[in-house]
Amino acid sequence: MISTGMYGIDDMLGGGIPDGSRVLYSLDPGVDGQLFMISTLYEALEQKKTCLVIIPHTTVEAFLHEVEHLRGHKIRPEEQGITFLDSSDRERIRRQAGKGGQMVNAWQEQIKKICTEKKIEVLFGYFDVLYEDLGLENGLSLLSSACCTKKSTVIVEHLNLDGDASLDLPEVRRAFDLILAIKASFQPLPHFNYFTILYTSWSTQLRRSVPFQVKSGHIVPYIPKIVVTGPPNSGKSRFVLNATALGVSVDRVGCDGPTVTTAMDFGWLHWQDFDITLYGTPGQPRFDAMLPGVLRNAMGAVLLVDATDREQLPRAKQLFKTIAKLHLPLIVAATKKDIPGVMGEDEIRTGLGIGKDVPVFPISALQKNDVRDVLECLVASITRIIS
Ligand SMILES: Nc1nc2c(ncn2[C@@H]2O[C@H](COP(=O)(O)OP(=O)(O)O)[C@@H](O)[C@H]2O)c(=O)[nH]1
Ligand SMILES: [Mg+2]
Repeated sequence: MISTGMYGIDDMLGGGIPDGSRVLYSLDPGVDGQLFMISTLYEALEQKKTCLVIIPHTTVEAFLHEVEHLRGHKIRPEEQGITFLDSSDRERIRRQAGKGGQMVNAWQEQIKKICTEKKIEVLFGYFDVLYEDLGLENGLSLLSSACCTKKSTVIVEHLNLDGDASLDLPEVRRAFDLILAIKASFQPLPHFNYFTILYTSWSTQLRRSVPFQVKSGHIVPYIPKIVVTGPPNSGKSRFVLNATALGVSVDRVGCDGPTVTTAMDFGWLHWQDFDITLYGTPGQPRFDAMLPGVLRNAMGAVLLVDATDREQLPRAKQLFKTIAKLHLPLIVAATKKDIPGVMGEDEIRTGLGIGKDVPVFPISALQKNDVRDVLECLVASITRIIS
């Protein structure tokens, strides 16, 4: 087993990358994801594995410089059992072999030779230039199978310019044991990066997506937070409980018990590839001091308003203003639509002072389907990709 070198990701993979696996780190354009490959490289070197690093797009010097810049920490190739094939090797191979099949063979021989002589345990390959030079099939087979012994682990990075569908191609699936897609998502604010474990050959776990941050040269995954707020009695506890019950895999169910309304409601669900934590805030104004802390790092918010209770509107408006200041994706859910005589959407909009840009969902917080519609809309607005 080799470690990815990234906090949390080994756990998601069931302990790490099994020896002899072939791994693809697929980066979307514009995503801050070079540290995936580099973290795994540092970890392999740390574990004193012999490594071959194929960087046909750059020179060793430039690569080491870039890596040090990203990670904040040097690699010393002479001390660390690391061999490179870089842009000068690519030039040599191109000169000697010319185009087409001969070039594939020349690469293959070169890699094989190094793998045998140096007993390479982990091969790191940057794919894009090889793809350009050799084509998809040849490039893939070069990096994923042909060259080293069955026991060597192969880690490939590429910049995915062809979109998600290219990762579903049978030849791509066949070539790898783990495909990790690294993406960026945009809502005007906040921008966030996330990775999706698309496929592993060794486990049938749910495909899952996890946002990450880059902190001091390391990838740090984090669980997105959705805050559910609203005045007392607006249905927050019900909403969180029903949302959590919707999750495919439920770890923890609301820990505030059946009646307590002052404690936080807390739910966890697996939803559309994301692991989401729901935080239901206490609604009373005396807890307002908590709210900025709860909203920090939140990915979105749901504001609940009891549609049977006009007197709640000023308080709900206050909460709305607090959230609006943070530019978080926000949805208003007007609860208790199942009770006769509820306020209409216009009255709620006017009472809260909100425009058409904020969706208002009339719901019953007792109905899982209604709760699901709200979450669906919120997750869609959080993860909308600008195309
Ligand atoms: N009929 C109906 N009752 C609701 C709805 N939402 C909440 N309730 C009830 O309203 C009361 C307050 O809900 P609760 O979730 O505890 O509100 P919280 O104080 O915001 O956490 C409870 O008795 C719920 O069963 C709804 O949409 N329809
Ligand atoms: Mg409550």
